[in-house]
Amino acid sequence: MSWKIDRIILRELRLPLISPFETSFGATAERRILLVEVVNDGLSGWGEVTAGENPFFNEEDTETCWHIIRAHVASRILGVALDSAADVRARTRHIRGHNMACGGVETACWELEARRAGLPLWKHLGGTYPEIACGVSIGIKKTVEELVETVAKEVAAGYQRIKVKIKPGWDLKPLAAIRERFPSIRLMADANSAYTLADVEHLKKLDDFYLMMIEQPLQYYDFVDHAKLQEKLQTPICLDECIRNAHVAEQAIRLGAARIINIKLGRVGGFAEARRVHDVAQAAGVPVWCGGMLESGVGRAHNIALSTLANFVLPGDVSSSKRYWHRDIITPPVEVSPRGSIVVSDKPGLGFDLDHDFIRSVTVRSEELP
Ligand code: OSB
Ligand code: MG
Repeated sequence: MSWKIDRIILRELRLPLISPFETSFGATAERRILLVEVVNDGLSGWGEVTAGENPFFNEEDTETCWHIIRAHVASRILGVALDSAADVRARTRHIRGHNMACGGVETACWELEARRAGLPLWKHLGGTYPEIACGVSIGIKKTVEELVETVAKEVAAGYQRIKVKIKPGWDLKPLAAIRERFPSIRLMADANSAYTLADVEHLKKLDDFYLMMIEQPLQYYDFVDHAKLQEKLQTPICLDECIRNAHVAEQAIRLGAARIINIKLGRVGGFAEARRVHDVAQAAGVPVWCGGMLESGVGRAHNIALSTLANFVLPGDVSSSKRYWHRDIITPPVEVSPRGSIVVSDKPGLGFDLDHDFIRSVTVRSEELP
C-alpha cells in the first residue's frame, strides 16, 4: 500500500567535537549537523545530512544542503504517493550533484518505512550481519608521539583496524612510528586527495608499511590517474570522494582505479544508491566498508544498518559515540564492544531512541515544510 510524507522538519544542531578532527583539507572543532525529520500519520523517520561545515570534502556544506532541500527536494517528495522508500531517490534525479542534501531526506524515508513495517532498519535494508566490525579514523596530530599514543588507546579499546589521515609532510614518519610500535595491526592511510601522480615515487615508499589500503590519494574526481598509480603500487587503492554513484563505481573498478570501495551514505545520495554501489562492487569481487563523516547518533545508526549488508567485509569508520561527543543525540549512545564490534539493535527503525530534550537544547534553527 502506498504512503506519503506529510511534513518535513529541518533542524540545524551545533555539537562541539570532543577534540578537533584534522584532515589534509582542514580541521573541524564544532559540527553543524542538519537533521531531517519526515512525518506521516504521526510516525517520524529521521535522517542526517552528512555535509561538512565547508565545501572541502565535496562541493556541499550545511548551508547548501538546507537550501537544496527546502527549494528543490521537499516539493518533489511531499504529498507524493510512495510505494517504497527505494523510489525516493529517483524523485530527485533531476538535481545534479547535492547528493548529501538528497541523501538526508532519502535516509529519513527509509527509517520511516522501517518503522511503519515494525522492522529494524538493517533488516528492512536486507542486512545479514547481527554484529559489525569497527575501525577508527584518527586525524592529523601535532606530534608523532601524540599520534602513536592515540593509536595505542584505540588498539587497547579493541578497534579492529586503525586508519590515520596523511598529507605531504605527514606520512612516512608517522606511519613508520606506528609500524615500529604495532607491527601487526590492521593499518591504513587516508590522504583525502592530497597528492598528485607526480608523487608516485614518494607514494611507493608507503608499500613498506604493508597497509591494508591507501584511501583517495589523488584528486576527488580522478579515475585515470588512480588507475595509473595502482599499477605502480602494491598497496591497494580504496576510493572515497570519487564514488558518487553505482555507475562511476563500476567504471572505477573496470579501470583498475579501486580495489576496495568506501561507501558513504550521503556521498551517494542515500540507502538505495548505497546498495547499488554495494552490489556493483560485490559482483566484481571488490570488498567495501562504511565510511564516516563525523556523524551524530542518527547518521551513526544509519551507518550501522548499512554495514550489515553482505559485502561489508572490512571494518568501517563506524565507532562509538564517546569518541566524538560528550553527549550523543540518541539513547543509548553507540557503544563498541572490547572485541571491536557493534551488536546491531533489533528495535524498529533506527534501533535507538532520540533524545528529544537534548536535540531541542542544541538546535539553532528549524523549519517546517511545507
Ligand atoms: O575522508 O573519511 C573521510 C571525516 C570527515 C570528512 C572525511 C572523512 C572523515 C573521516 C572521519 O575519516 C570518519 C569518522 O570517524 O566519522
Ligand atoms: Mg576518506
